[in-house]
Amino acid sequence: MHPSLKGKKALIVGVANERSLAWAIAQQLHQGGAELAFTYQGETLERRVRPLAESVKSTFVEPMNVQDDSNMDSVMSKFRDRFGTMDILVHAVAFANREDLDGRFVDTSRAGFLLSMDISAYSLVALAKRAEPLMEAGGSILTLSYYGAHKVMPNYNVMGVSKAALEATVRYLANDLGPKKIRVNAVSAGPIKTLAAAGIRNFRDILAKSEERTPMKENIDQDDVGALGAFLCSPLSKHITGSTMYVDSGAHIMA
Ligand code: 0WE
Repeated sequence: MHPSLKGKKALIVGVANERSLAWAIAQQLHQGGAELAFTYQGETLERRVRPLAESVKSTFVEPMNVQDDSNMDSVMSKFRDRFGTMDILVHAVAFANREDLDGRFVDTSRAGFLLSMDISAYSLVALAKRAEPLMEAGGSILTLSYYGAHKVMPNYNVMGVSKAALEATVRYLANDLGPKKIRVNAVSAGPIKTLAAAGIRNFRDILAKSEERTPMKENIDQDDVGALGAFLCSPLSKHITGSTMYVDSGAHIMA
């Protein structure tokens, strides 16, 4: 299906479990013949990520905290020792304090704002900087966004601001890394039930409302994100960079 991914070496950051969007992308990269490496955050997630990695014949599974520069340095250096070069980086990480995803955005604390921006937006800069020297033959960097970056969505709050920063980060990175033939893009996905969504109050209502809002009258699933992700990581998209592409059954065109 994606023969052009054969032998490509990919680092996947942000798998939490089998419902993760990062995992959906990883599976389609694997189906296209890519070699995969995974990072996980925390011991609880290690128990979930290891078996998933094994199922796609990956033996590179390392802990990574995107708030820790020296930890990121050492993971990237391990990647170089194991694979030599990198072709693909998938960044699928975001966080805001639970209390900041409820009530009024105006109540966001300085610490909550900075935490969300650090983990959800700056981490892409930190990873891209470290991936650049490994992407000797060019490459593709992919991140995940959400329409709350552009329009106010109830309770998305500080995450909307972080995703706006993330999408702007994609453009500035695309400009810096373009001469090295490293492309940087975002997938903006419609709402999907994942671990990240499990913590959201009334997520079932969000899904139901979203479904009726879309032109296609149906929500998307993980495989839709995997397909667009694999496309953006493959040479099929070789002159697409700096873009945020929607996979949302058309929701973003509606007033
Ligand atoms: O970007 C996201 C969610 C990211 C996220 C989720 C959590 C839940 C648990 C970031 N931080 C946390 N922190 C936690 O403690 N999405 C696109 C999914 C999402 O999140 C929402 C949504 C949708 C959709 C939050 C409010 C309203 C809608």
